[in-house]
Amino acid sequence: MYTTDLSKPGSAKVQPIGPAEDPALLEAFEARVAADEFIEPKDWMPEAYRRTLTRQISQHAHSEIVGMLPEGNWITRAPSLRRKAILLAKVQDEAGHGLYLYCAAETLGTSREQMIEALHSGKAKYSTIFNYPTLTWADIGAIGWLVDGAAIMNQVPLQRTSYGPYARAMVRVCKEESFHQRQGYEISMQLARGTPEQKRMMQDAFNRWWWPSLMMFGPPDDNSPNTAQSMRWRIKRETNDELRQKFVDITVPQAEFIGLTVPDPDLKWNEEKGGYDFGAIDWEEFYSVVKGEGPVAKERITARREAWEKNAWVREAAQAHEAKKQARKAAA
Ligand code: FAQ
Repeated sequence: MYTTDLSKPGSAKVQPIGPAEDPALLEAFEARVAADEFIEPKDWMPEAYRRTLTRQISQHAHSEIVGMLPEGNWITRAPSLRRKAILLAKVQDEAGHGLYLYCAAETLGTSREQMIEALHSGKAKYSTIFNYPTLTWADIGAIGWLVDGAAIMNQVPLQRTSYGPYARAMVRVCKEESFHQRQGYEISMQLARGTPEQKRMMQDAFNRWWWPSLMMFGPPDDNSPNTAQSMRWRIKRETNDELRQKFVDITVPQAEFIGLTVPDPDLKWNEEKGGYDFGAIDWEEFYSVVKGEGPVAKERITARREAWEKNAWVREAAQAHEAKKQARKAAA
């Protein structure tokens, strides 16, 4: 369903970038990117490449960590032991994704403490989607199906991003996200085929998560300041609009299959383009959520800060243990 085929016509030559770098190093770097070689941490890279990767990977890591909150909220209220065990495993997976991603970002020279400080102070972004509340159990179905579905759509091409540690982290992340998407779709299917009340609850969750899921892919290409450069450096392998279109084309038939209505009166199959035309996205809402004005944005950051402060003793204990181990080793 989620193809890993990245061959695309017209994505050929990497263009020259920023002026202030050593031209020979720059040329060699560009040739390696154009040849689809991975760039590794100790390799020379343009400063702007390092900066944009640090930005994207750290924001991605923050999204995984903040993204544990909306679902974590339902672990104690899952409707059965089976659902609880699955949800617990999923939320733990997201923690793991955050950790691989922080490690990948650290290889670019920014410490984890710096990244976390940037999140807690509001300087760093994380995905808009996690600033919406989870009101009913059906939201857990909608998140797995739509949010993880959108995340996979975006992350599959990142398995071939030009920076080696990021690409390798994505391989396992994508496998796990695929399980997350299926468990979400399974919850959604069961509710949509359940009692009239369950079906109503599922449709309501679908209505609330549909548009924010389309926003996850970022602004339209003609309004995306980073896309052109990131495509040239092969950090991004597909643009925001291309991925959004693919997501709509895959998800609409899934909704129809389980009897849900996509909350978009303008949605229409376009034979000529071989995809759906869909209604206008509310970009004002998107930008206000990006600015930190999402419905539960303040609660999310407060929860992260409190978790960081309350659990300081765990970090201190781990560091003390490591120091003792090193001291014993030195004395032996
Ligand atoms: N939310 O020029 P572009 C998940 C910002 S993981 C907030 O297009 P770019 C798993 C963007 O940062 C979900 N901000 O930027 C899970 C930039 O601002 P900046 C996260 C957004 O980087 C599931 C500005 O707008 N996935 O869900 C958003 O080329 C369930 C201009 O935008 C990733 O992070 C947004 N939605 O493209 C976990 C994937 N969109 O930084 C738990 C990796 C844009 O210049 C539970 N990231 N902005 O100040 C990417 O692929 C890219 O960074 C994009 C944005 C596509 C998100």
